[in-house]
Formats: sequence, structure tokens, C-alpha cells
Amino acid sequence: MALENEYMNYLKKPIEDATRRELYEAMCDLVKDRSAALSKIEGKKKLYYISAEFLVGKQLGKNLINLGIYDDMSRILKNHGKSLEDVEESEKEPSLGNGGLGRLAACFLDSIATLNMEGDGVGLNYHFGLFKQQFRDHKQYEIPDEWLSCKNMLRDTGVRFPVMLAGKQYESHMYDMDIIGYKGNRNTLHLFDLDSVDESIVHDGIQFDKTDIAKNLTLFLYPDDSDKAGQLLRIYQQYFMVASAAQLIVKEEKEKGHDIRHLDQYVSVQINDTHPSLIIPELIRILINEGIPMRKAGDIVSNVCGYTNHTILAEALEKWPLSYLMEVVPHLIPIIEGLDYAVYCAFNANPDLAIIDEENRVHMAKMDMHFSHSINGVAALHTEILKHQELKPFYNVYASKFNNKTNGITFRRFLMHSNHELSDYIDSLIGEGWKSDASHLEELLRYYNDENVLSRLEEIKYNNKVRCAKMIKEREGIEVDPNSVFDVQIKRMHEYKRQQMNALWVIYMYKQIKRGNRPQRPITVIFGGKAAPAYIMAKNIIHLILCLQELVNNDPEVSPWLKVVMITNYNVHKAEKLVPACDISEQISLASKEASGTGNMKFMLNGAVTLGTADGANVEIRNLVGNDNIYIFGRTSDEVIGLYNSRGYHSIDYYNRSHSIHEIVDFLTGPELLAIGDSKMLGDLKENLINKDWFMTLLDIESYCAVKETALYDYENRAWWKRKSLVNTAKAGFFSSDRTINDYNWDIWHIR
Ligand code: 26Q
Repeated sequence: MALENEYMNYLKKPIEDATRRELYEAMCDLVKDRSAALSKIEGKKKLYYISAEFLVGKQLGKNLINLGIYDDMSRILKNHGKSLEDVEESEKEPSLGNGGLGRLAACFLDSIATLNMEGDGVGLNYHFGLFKQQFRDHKQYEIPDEWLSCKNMLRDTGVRFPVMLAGKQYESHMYDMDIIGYKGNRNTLHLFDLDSVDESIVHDGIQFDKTDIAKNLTLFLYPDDSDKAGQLLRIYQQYFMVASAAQLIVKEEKEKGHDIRHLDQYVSVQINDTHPSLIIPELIRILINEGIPMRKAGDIVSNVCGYTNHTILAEALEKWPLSYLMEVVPHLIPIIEGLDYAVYCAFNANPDLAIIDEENRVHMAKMDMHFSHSINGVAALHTEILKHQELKPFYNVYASKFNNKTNGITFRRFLMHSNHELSDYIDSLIGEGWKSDASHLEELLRYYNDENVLSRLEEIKYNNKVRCAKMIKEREGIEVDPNSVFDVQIKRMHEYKRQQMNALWVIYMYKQIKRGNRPQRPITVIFGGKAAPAYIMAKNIIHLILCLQELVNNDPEVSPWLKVVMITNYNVHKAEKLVPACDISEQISLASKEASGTGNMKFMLNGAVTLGTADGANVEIRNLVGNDNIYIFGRTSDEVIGLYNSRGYHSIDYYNRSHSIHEIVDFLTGPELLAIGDSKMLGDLKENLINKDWFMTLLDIESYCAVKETALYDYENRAWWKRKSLVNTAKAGFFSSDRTINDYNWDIWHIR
């Protein structure tokens, strides 16, 4: 009753009479005030997690859970004929991240606060996050995704810092979002903005004048950087972020009465990929201004900073022309050149280790590795590849800096919030201990042979599929059968992730059904993901999937057995609906290319079985669940790396040698698809597969089809499959981001 009265104070009208929006806004105020009443977490040392992306997702539900009042709120609304889930729909999702890296940062903040460690996030307050995706004529269109007009968790702190950009002074303006620990206290996510940013300069989708910094600085997350203006804008954004972060750190340290000459005793900074790398020269510059000699300043900053690498794709490693940096941050050039010179002297002019290369480009990752005390990869295999392949010259000289921190996910969002029914059922079986120590999930293995438990788990999965089918019907207008197998691949569109291989399997299955070879049970293949606006091949893959969706779902012979769904505008909210409903989790990247993956962990936790390559964290999933509870196919990372090194892969040979591959690939420009789609886009896809296929789709496709057939066959042995599903949930504890954060703290931060 007390909570209801408290809520009524904000709502100021009977719950029955309030609109969803009013119910949402009142609850948002309640959460903000409850959160403000929590203490700030304090410790002897503080972490700053700096990241260009924080893909935090909707905040209301998660905050209610962490405040421990979700169920009560849900009951209060229900008593008055309203639903909390409907109210949650009113919130706009802040899309302040692209995908894995941004979502990881958000999971980390949740765990840091939950573990009662003093650690804040620092990033940018983009007015438009990642674009909103629409489909027309089987193609992706991008429109701006405005989120700030909706009542949200941001507080205007009034705190401002001067930032020099291209010799002119600007002022950053700090907005804070509370990060509430699960039944605990709070930390903060600080997002910096520029007052003069002007949303009205956006036109024709997501186009805008990239040169007008005063108007565009924090307008968009990742503006297209395929031209010079776009690259300069990224540098402007990055420096604006880290210059603000550095001043915030200094301000807070001074307020605590700490001597910033001993910054390394009190502060840890984690650099999330190379996007915040300029924090290194910026901190060094500040320390020098305090009278500390350059060498000493370099040592202090190295002790403070840790660097996380999230990718092994060379094109994602940032290298900025020195001339661009001269334009945007001229005051950092003497520092960066000084660091480069120090490296030059220390390592006998070894070009592999140089920060500035012969073409006068500054390698941000190299600066990070020299001037951080820790370099980590995000899954065991990824870290090994960094050590022995991609970053080998650095491993040779800094072996002790390298360490692995396998990614994790927050179970508060990806089980307790997204799958209440399963979460509550787990509580009833093994108690709530798993919520503070996820390894307790293993206690579920006690029920391995318990028919009642297994059927209840099956029922929960079915209910989730019904809910998901309802969303698909409402949002996409496609009818799917909850009794079908839900096969799900949701992630950014990228050739290395190989959505095209799954699409080729759809063609294979379509042809099988046409020939009368029907599957034992209908299959629903669900895709979701955005393509970067300038990434032509990823857009071609979306086009193929949308054409297949039309072809397959409208064919009366095929559609009773096979459905294709491309989810529009896939985001965190939709992930929460799709993940609990999934039977088969598609994690089919070319081995060695996916640093870790975190979707794979979300699916596993929710009882899906992985169909994947031995890549990223899939390898660790396999080690945990055993070969009986996962479907692994395709070449290993060693084999793939060998093929790249020997240039031994020619996709055309696979196309010419295998009749079935030939047939599937030719279908791309066959009459069925050309009647629906664009001959150039489909033709380019086909041509790319035959003559380039950089990510080796045709190498693995036969093994993929064979193993997928086995998985679908095994699915019919229901008793067996239910056990596989149980084992996956039971073994997922390792992938709690609480475990990951404890590892970071133990090995790198030492903040608690
Ligand atoms: C770089 C230069 C210029 C423009 C953009 C970028 C850029 C932007 C975003 C580079 C990388 C990203 C994002 C990378 C990312 O999300 N990586 C994913 O990180 C996850 C968390 O560690 C891993 O699980 C995934 O395997 C990895 O792909």
C-alpha cells in the first residue's frame, strides 16, 4: 500500500483514468527520486569506464527490478486493470550503441554497481543514437531515432567543462543517468553534450552538414566516416568525450582531497576499444601542466589505464592521419610525438611497434598498448589470437600485460526482466542464490531426469514463443506457429557473421520442400539486424533475406513448413522478446572473426541450444555444456587462419565442384528471386560469393547444412532436447557479467 500511495503522489489521478504515457512518466519520476535517495557507492579507488557507446536499452523495467519493486509495481497496476509491460512500451529506447561493444558497456555498469564497486561510465549524449531501420521495396532505409523528447532518466547536472577543438573553445555539458545496483546503491553514467547542437540540420533521412561542429558534434552516434569530414567529426567527438572525462576525473579527485600526482593510487580508467584512446595523451598533458615530467606522467597514466580490444578485423583498428589530429587537437601533437619518440628509442626503431607509421598515421591501439598496464581480449580464443597473430609484436615485448576477460551479460535484464516466468520458476526450484552468485544455476542439473521440471521448462519456452509470435504478427504482419522450431539469428549485419549462409540454407530448404522433402516440423527462421548505411554488401544481404521472406511465406506449398521473418529495427527491447523464445541460436561467424559474441550467452541462459562455429565465446560454451548440448560445425580458427596465410581458399572451386552449392548460389539470380528483388543487388551478392567470398561461406556451407539437419532431427527427440536446454541454462552462470567484472577488478582495476 505504501508503494501505491507513493506512486499516486506522482500520478495525481486514479490509475484507471491515466494513459499509458502518464503512468510511465509518473513511474519514471518515482524511480528517479528513489534512486536519488540511494547512496553513491564509494571506495578507496574509482573506476571510469570510458566508451563511445552505452547501449543501455530501456531503463524503467530494469530500474524497477534493481530497486526491488518490479513485482509490486506490476501487481499494483494489474489490480487497476493496467499492465506494467504496456507501460514499459511507452519508453523510447536510447540507441546509444551499435551492438556488442555498446551493450557490453551497459551490462558492465549494471554489474559494477551491483557488486558495490565505485565505477562510473563516461560517454556522449547523442541526440540521435543509431538510426532507426525501415524496410521498403525489400531494402533498408535509415531515419533518425530521436529519444530525448521522451521523459528519461537523464539529469541535467549543470556541470560544464571547457574543451579546445581546432583552436576554438567549446563547452561540454554533463548529463547524468543513475546506474542502480541490484538491491544496492548507485553509480553514474555521465553523458556529455554540446548546447549548440541543432537537430534541425538533419535532412533526407540521416544526412547533415558534417563540417559544422557547433551544430553537429553530438548529433549522431557514429556518423558515416567514409569521407574526410566524417573522420574529422569522429575525432572531434572522441576528443570532446575524453577531454570532458579527464576534467571530471581531476575535479572529483581534487574534491576528494587527492593529489593527482598519485592518480594511479585512486583511479582506474578502462578504454573501451580505441575510441577513447586520446584519454592517454590528454591525461599526460594535464599531468605535465601540473609540473610532472613527461616520463613520469607517462608512467602514471600507464598505471591508470587498461585497454580492451574487441575486434580482430583490421579495418576496425583506428588509424588517424597525423594531419587530421593536427587540425582537431593541435595541443596533443607534441605529446603524441613524444610518446612515439619514447617508443622509437625504447625499441630500436622497430616499425611494428611504432605509434606513428611511415605514412604519418597514428595507430590508436598501439598507443594504448604502450601506455596501458593491461591489454585484454574478450574471449579465450580471441585473446589467444591477439597474442599469437594480430598483436604478436606487442605480445613479444609486453607478455605480462596481456590477459583475457571473457565477456558476460547481466542476468537482471536478460533473464529476470526478459523472462519472468523462467526466472520465477528457477527461484522455486533452487532459491534465489543464483541472483547474487550465478554459478548456483548449476543446481538445476539436479532436475536433469525430472520429467515434471522438464515439461514445465518446455511449457515456459512455448509461452515465450506465443508472446514472440504475437509481437511478430503485430509488428511484421507475419503469422508464425509457436509449435514450429524457432531458429534465430539476431545481430548486426556483417559478412563475417554470415547471415548470407543462413539465407542460403533457407534456399536449400525451400528447394527440398518443393521436391517433397518436408521437415518433420515447421521451421521459423528469424533474422534481425541493422547494416551500416555505407556497407553495401550488408545491405545486399538484407535485401536477399527480405526477398526470401516474400517468396517463402507466400508459397502455399512451402509456407506451412518454412517461414522467414526479418525483424524491423532490431534493438535491445526486441532482443528481450526474441531471446526467450528461441530454440536454436545461430552463431555462425567464420571461425577467428567474432571476438566473443554476447548474444550467444543470452540465448544459452534462456535455454536455447547453440548452432555455431568454434569461434569467440562459442568455444567456451562448448567446453561448459559438452558436445552433446551444442552443435558445432565448420573449419576451426587455425584452419581458417592457415587458409588466409596461404591464400589457399578459392570459393569458385567450391561452387564448381559441388552440385548442390552451385544450385543454391544460382538461385540468387534465378527467376523466383528476380521476380521480387533487384537484379543488381542479388547479382552482386552472387558474384561476390563465387569470386571473392572473403568470409568463406562456401567453405562451411555443406557442414552447416548437415549439422543443422542433425539439430532439427534431434529436436524431435523431445525428452533429449529438453535436457539439452536445461544444461544450457544451468551452465550459463559463467557468462554473468558479475563474474566478468570481478575478474576485471581482480586482475586490472583493484578498486575493491
Ligand atoms: C571504428 C572506426 C571507425 C568507425 C567505426 C568504428 C567501430 C565502431 C564500432 C569499430 C567497432 C565497433 C564495434 C565493435 C563491436 O561491437 N565489437 C563486438 O564487441 C563485442 C563485445 O566485446 C564482442 O562480443 C563482439 O564479438 C564484437 O564484434
